[in-house]
Amino acid sequence: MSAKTVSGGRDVLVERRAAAERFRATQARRGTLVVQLISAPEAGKTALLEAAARYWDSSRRLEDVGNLVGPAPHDVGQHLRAVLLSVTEGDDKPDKYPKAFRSSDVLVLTKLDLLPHVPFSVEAAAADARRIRPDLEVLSVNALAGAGIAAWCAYLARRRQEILGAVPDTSREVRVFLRQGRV
Ligand SMILES: Nc1nc2c(ncn2[C@@H]2O[C@H](COP(=O)(O)OP(=O)(O)OP(=O)(O)O)[C@@H](O)[C@H]2O)c(=O)[nH]1
Ligand SMILES: [Mg+2]
Repeated sequence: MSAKTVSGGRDVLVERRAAAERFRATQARRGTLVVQLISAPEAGKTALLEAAARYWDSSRRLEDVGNLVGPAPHDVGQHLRAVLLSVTEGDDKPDKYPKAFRSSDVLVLTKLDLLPHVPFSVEAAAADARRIRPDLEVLSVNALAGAGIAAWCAYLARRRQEILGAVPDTSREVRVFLRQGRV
């Protein structure tokens, strides 16, 4: 009798990567920009989604943007990755978790309304994050009041055009894929 070793772990990874590629390609064909939001728990991912949905609704521009809310920076078939950092978490996070910042396209600083109450330097956090990834875009929002949401939505619209090119005019809905999870 001979023994055969099968590496199951690698097969699962290969299959997961293929599934992510299929998802990315399918969504691109239908004009959907898939955005993955990563953050520590409670950083404001859901509030950001809700504020963007409110903004698009009130401005009557229905955009077709898919969002994946995931716990860690692995490939889930996204076109774009955003890392959220709440000002209540401290401005030392880029140095502590460089992988999250290196692998993200945009940093969204959240809960800006709380800035007067916490020791957090927007400049220091942005500078540290850009040392890790020089082309990182940095935005800041107060999702509860809607501050900075127009800029976030404009950023998404611009990147959608850059990444997907001209998309069919039929895509007029906000599509939200929610995959909840914790770091
Ligand atoms: N002051 C303030 N609070 C906010 C803001 N955005 C979110 N919050 C509050 O922060 C808490 C967490 O917000 P969520 O949007 O649920 O955060 P989340 O990242 O989706 O949380 P999990 O999915 O549980 O990881 C809630 O109590 C929100 O009301 C903001 O801009 N300012
Ligand atoms: Mg949430």
